[in-house]
Amino acid sequence: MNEKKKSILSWGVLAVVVAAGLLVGRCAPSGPKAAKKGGAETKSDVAVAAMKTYVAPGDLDEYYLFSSGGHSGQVYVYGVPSMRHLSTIPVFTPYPGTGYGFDDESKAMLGNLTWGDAHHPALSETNGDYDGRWLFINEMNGRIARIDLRDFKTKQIFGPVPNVSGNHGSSFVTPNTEYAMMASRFSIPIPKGTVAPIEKYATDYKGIIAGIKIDPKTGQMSLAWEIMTPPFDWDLGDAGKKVSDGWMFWTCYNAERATGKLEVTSAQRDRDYIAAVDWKAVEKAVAEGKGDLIGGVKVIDPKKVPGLVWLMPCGKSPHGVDVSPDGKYIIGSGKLQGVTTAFNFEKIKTAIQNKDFTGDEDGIPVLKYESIKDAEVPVGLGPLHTQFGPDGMAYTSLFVDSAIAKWKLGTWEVVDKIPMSYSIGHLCAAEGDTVSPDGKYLVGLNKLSHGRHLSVGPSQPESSQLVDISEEKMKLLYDAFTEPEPHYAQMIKADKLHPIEVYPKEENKNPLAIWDVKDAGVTRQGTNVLAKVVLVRSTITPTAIEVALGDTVKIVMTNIEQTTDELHGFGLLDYNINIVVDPGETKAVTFKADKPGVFPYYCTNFCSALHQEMQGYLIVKPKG
Ligand code: K7E
Ligand code: CUA
Repeated sequence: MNEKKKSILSWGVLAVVVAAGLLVGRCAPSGPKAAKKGGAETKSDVAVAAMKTYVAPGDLDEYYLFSSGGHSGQVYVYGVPSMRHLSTIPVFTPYPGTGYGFDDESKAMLGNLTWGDAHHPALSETNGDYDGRWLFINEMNGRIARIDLRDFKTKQIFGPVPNVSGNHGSSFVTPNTEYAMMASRFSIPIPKGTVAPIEKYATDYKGIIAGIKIDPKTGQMSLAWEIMTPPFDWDLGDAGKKVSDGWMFWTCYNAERATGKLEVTSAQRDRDYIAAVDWKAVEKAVAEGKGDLIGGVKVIDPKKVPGLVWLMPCGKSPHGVDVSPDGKYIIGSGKLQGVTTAFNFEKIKTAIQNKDFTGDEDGIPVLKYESIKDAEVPVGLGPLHTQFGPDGMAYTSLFVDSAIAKWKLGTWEVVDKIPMSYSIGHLCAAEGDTVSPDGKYLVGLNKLSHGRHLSVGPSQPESSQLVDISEEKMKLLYDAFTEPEPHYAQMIKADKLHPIEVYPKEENKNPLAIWDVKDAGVTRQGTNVLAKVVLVRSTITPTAIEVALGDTVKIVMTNIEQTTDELHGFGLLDYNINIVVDPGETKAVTFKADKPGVFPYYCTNFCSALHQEMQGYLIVKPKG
């Protein structure tokens, strides 16, 4: 160990001791207050929790947590166990902090939409384990994005996919990242643009489930297939793994096919459904040319092509459906129930073989509940979502009870329960969606703030609570307050990721990139002006760009630095342009010079002692 690290460590240890001392001694009042709301129970528990989450200066977190940003459209990256916010990855929304949504490329990727409602991040997998290559995330406007974990940048936004309205049941990936899946929350008459009266909802409106194929080398997404379904509201999903590999499961609410006030009209029946889809059979059907062209894409109608989809009755208004690490059990529950159901995959297959059906929905057979369930586990009220630990342990979030139940697969015994301080929605265990969960940590993603933080007015922060699951009893460790809105998150071991910090010069294949200030300058072809710009400490070259009113101006900037954290910005006043260029990167922005005058541009990203001096002028000369 080198001296620097050693001294950092000893300082860290000292700081922990001091922090723990402070907590036990002077700050004693915070102990009882926390205990009331389901925190650590004694002063020494508080000290232990503090030590477990304390990551000393210079030390690193053990896990990355990728949390959805909901209608902020972004992905937020936290370190676990410190719960420190490390970075924001802009995905569906412009983000001036990294210049995202301002340069030509990212603007084109966003298309005409400047918002997205991002719900479920999904890490790429190899043999059912997170492999650290990509992160996918869905968005309600029928899209899925791919983030490359080599540089933590959004590389593709795929969609809006035809016929899919409200892409909520997404972006769950299969065990070898063959697919990111999609399912519509809202049903509409298809193709999009068709109109049918709301009275005909039950027959003329359709749901869609879709398989988005992922190129195994590049991660590039493309539409592989769509299946038409009754107008249920598809909600959440999970891919089968190990013994159930090749299958996909989705929950739905509104099996009633109701309209209007759904909180009443869609809660008439006792059961909704989980769809079980044999996606390998779907691939085969598509290869055989099955399906009809709707909205420009092939859509399979299960009435015409049987043997692909089945419906499993489930407690009404279910949310999560979760496949156990060994793939044997499919866990799903009604949000208003006091139990969660463990379905047995072997029994599902047997019931399909024996045609053990109780009816059908538009040609999709409904399996007999009693034949496919293994157990109803009395977890508590409002089971929402289940995650897994090693040793066959399952953790179910209870929205109504505001708690997490820990129970055992196979014996179905509830072994522990911990109150959460807010109404818990989803939860996320370390590597909890894989075939080999780590245990250790679990993060409860809470809804509805109940104080416990400095007030910041009516827009309350979201909260995520870190829970220790390394021992028999779960323990609350830490309250973290986050950006809106963490619907779901995934947690991956930090040592699986190896992000680059500069783009190597030799990888920059942009034909307009330049690496020497001598090559910088402005050229013109008719009314098209091309400015090649070099960004390097502490000058933007050229320092003046002259164009004429009405010109189409393309500014291509290369940051020729090869040093970590030497980013440069290019903010152009009055033209709504704000680009940030990473070391070794080239970015372009194209705009019409539609205002005459002199417009300063400057480096927006602090880069050196003379950062302030890094500036220039765009001169737009009036005509004549
Ligand atoms: Cu529960 Cu969109 Cu998964 Cu919100 S979702 S909470
Ligand atoms: Cu370059 Cu600041």
